[in-house]
Amino acid sequence: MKTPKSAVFAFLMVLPAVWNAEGAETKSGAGKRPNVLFVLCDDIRWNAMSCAGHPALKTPNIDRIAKEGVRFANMFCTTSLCSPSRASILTGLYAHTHGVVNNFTEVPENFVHWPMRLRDSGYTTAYMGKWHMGEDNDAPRPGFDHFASHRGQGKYFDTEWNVNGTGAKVVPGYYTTVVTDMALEWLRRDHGGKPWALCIGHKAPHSFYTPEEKYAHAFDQVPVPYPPSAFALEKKPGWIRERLYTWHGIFGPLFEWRKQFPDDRPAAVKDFEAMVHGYWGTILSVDDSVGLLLGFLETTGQLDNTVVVFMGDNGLLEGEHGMVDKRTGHEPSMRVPLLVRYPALAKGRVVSEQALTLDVAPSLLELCGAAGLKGIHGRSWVKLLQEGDPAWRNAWFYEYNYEKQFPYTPNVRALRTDRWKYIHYPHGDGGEDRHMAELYDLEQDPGELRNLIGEPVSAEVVPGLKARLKELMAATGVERDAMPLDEGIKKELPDQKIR
Ligand SMILES: [Ca+2]
Repeated sequence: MKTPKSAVFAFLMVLPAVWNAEGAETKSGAGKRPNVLFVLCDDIRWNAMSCAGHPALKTPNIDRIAKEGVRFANMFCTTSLCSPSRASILTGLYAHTHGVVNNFTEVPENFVHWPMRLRDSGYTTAYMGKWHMGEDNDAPRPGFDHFASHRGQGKYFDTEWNVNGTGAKVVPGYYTTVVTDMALEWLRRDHGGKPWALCIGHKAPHSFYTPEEKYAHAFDQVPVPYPPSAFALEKKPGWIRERLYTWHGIFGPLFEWRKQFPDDRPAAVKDFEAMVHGYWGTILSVDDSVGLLLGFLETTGQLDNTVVVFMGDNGLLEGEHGMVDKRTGHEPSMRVPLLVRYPALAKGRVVSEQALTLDVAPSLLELCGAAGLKGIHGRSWVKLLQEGDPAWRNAWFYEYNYEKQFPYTPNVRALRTDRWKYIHYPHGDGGEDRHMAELYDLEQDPGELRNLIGEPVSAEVVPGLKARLKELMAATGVERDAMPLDEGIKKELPDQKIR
C-alpha cells in the first residue's frame, strides 16, 4: 500500500496539533494523550457490518468508525477461540507464550497487558463486560481502576454482574444495553484530568444468539441458504465431513436453533436460516451501542481526541465448509473486523496488509505515548498507517490446540502468506499427521473451495511454506510445539455448563 506524500504531510501537521492541545478542545481535559474507547465483540464475523459489504446487515454507527477512520480489510486472530485470542489482544503474545490455550485459563499475572501499561503511565482504566479468561471468576483483574464483569459467558438477559468486587447481583435487562449504560455512566464521571481507557466486552454476537425483541424479526424476509462450500468437501480432510453432524456442523443442533438433530434434509436449512437471523439481530443492538457512545464523545467534545477501536476476538463460520462456530484455520474462522477512528492517524482508509490481534497492544501503546511491551510478537501499525512500512509482514502463522471439551476440531497449525495458505493437523505425539493437509491459493480461490494438496502445484509450493511456518514458529519462541493428543471428532455434545 502506498501512502501519498500529502497524507504523510497532513499527518505530521495534524498530530502535534492534537497532542499539544492541552485539553483546550476536550471537556475531559485529557490533553496531550488520547483517550481509548475499545469495543470488543465476541465472535463477530469480519464482514458483519455494512462497511465491509454485508448484503443484509445495516450498521450505520459501526460504519461511521470506518468512514472517518481506518478499516483493516485483512485482520486476523492467531487462535480462533475466545480466551486465547483475548489474551493475545491484551498482551501482544501468541497463545503458546501467554499460556491461555483454552477457554478455562486466567491470563497469568506476570504478563503485562496494554491497559495495565496505560494505567501505569497515568491513564484511568476501566473494563466492563465479558472478560472470559477464567471461567468461574468474576473478580476484578489487575490493571483496571474500575472492573465490572460476570462469570463465564454471561446471559443475554439479566446477567449477574460483579462491579468492583462487590459481589454478583442481577442487573435486569438486555446485556448490550446494560453494558452500554454502565459505560456511559463511567464516562460521565470526573476522571481528574487524566486520559482514560475504557474497554467494553460485549457478549454479542456470541451464541446462543438472542436478539432484542425489537430486532427479533429484522431479517425474517432474508433467505439464508447453506453456502456452496458446505457441499464441496470431497477433496477436503475427512474430519471436516465428520464435523457436519456434530455440535459444530451445519446438520447439528445449531446452538439449539434446531431441536431435532442431526438433520441433513434440505428443508432443515430453515433452522440454519433462523440461527443466522438471530446472530445478525444481536449485532443491530451493538450498532445502537456504538451510536450512543460516539454520540456521547461527540457532544462532550472528546471524539477526535479518542482512539476508538471496534473489533472482534475471533471469527465465526456461518456454514462455510459445512461448519458453524470457529477454531479452524479457514478464512471465516480466523478473520476478524478491526476499525480504528482517530483523525490524527488516518481518515477514510482501507488497509490491505495482514494485521493480527497481536498488533493491537503495541499500536495502542504507541498512539498513547506509553512505553511498549518487551519481547512481544505483535508490531505496531502506526508507521504502516502514517507512511507505509516496507518491512511489514507478508506471512504469519496460526495455532489451535485440540480441546477434549469440544472435540470437533483437530490440532491446527497453519501458515498464511499474502497469497497462500497451508494448513496441517499435527496428531500431538510428534509423529506423522493423520489428517490430510490443505493448501489454498487465496488469490485465485479466496473462498477456499479447492484444496490443492496433491496437485502438481503443491509439490512446488508446500516445501517452502512448511519451511516458512517452521521459521516463523521458531521466531516466536516455539522450541517444542506442545499440544494435546488428537482424540478425534466426536458426536457427543459439550457439557451443558460450558456451551
Ligand atoms: Ca469469542
